[in-house]
Amino acid sequence: MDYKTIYANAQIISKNPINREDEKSRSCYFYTINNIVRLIGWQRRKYSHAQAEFYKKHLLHGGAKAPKELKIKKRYAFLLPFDIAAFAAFDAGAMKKEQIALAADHICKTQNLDEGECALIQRSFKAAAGDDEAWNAILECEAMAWCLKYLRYVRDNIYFIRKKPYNILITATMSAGKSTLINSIVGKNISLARNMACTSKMHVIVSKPFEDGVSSEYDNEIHLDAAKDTLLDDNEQNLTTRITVGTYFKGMLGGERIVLLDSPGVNFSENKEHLKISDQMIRSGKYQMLIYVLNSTQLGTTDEEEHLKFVAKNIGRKNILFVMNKADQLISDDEDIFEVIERQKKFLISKGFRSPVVCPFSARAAFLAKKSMSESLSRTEQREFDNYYDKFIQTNLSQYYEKKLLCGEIKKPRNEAERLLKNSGMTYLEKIIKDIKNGGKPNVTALR
Ligand SMILES: Nc1nc2c(ncn2[C@@H]2O[C@H](COP(=O)(O)OP(=O)(O)OP(=O)(O)O)[C@@H](O)[C@H]2O)c(=O)[nH]1
Ligand SMILES: [Mg+2]
Repeated sequence: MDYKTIYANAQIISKNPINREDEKSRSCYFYTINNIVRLIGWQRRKYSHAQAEFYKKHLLHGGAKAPKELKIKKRYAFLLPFDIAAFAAFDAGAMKKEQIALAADHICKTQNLDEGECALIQRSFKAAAGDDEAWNAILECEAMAWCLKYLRYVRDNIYFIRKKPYNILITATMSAGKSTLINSIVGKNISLARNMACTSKMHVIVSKPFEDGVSSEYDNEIHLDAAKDTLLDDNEQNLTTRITVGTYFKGMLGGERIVLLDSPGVNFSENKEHLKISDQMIRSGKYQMLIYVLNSTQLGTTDEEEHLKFVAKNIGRKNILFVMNKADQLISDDEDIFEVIERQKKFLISKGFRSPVVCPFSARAAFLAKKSMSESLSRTEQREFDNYYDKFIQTNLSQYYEKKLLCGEIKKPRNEAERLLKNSGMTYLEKIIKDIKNGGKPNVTALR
């Protein structure tokens, strides 16, 4: 199982009914899993070790020693296979038959299960390894009816990580707003956005199937519940060129199996290392869509021209979207934003893109709009929000998306946040990405 698949795993423990039990029960449940994981020798794996830390923190809030006697209510014994498999990231290839047999045997003996119950444990292990028939049987099984909601989450997770990811490479010259764009798509602050050239690594952001309340990160160390500082800080001990983050994407792309690849901003004179990493990624072809972020405040620079030429030469027949970020900066009394877009389109055509799709957008406005939907904004953020709101009421991008890009209409916004998401281009951008990912809109392909 590759790293992109591992981090697509949502934490199923957050949905486990054991959370409703008292601390002693949760403690017994945790140490029962821990003992079995050790018995089958999985504790040596880096991921299992991180998972043990995560479970401990989640179930015991970090404290509580192992109880003398590990007694769990019988019905929880049937959930153990799923949590044990979660320690192997549901990687069927890594869950060796002998280890599973040993684990199942241990559960049956320690919990005094009868023959039928033991068969159910074995079936649960099979389901945890992704067996369709086992899933059908378990979801029909009366003895498991009490935890059906939880089982559906587990199954969704397993089926989700099996899907082929849709990789979207994001490229731009420096400071165009790639990181802000990623934060706006994800609806969380996971990628460092600032004014100076900063991102020097490839950030790989892997979507999870459902919201589990945590973002995981692999940056030399594994953090399955990475704090904001950890997410935004680059670990100097990471000698590779990659940082991986797993998180649920809030918004219209939620539940889609997507991997966003944030490449370092390209600047030809200053940082050759950035250029090398980005060029390699573009040439590798390991993506299905490329999002090229244009900085509306610096259109047509020499760096831009060079980079566009490089992309045009190497993109082949892949889908490409041009996101004209910081469109808010184009809203003024003496310039018509739609004329600027047309000029930009012609410029792109002159660089070799036959029918470029240009999406005017404001990543910062979209990020604030999404953030305001799940948490309160600081006073400064609220002022920013209001500013963007007014600007995008004045110049509404909907017409452009609906008439020019033929995006189709979208749902009427129900509140200010939804209105800003729509007017800043976010809702349309998400829709376009989703449509292309799911096989629609072939006219978006450049260079045909
Ligand atoms: N006005 C305006 N500013 C924005 C917008 N989006 C991003 N910015 C700002 O532009 C600056 C650069 O944004 P980043 O997201 O860090 O850009 P980046 O492309 O990831 O930069 P590097 O990775 O360093 O190349 C930050 O100060 C952002 O706040 C926008 O829609 N409008
Ligand atoms: Mg960046």
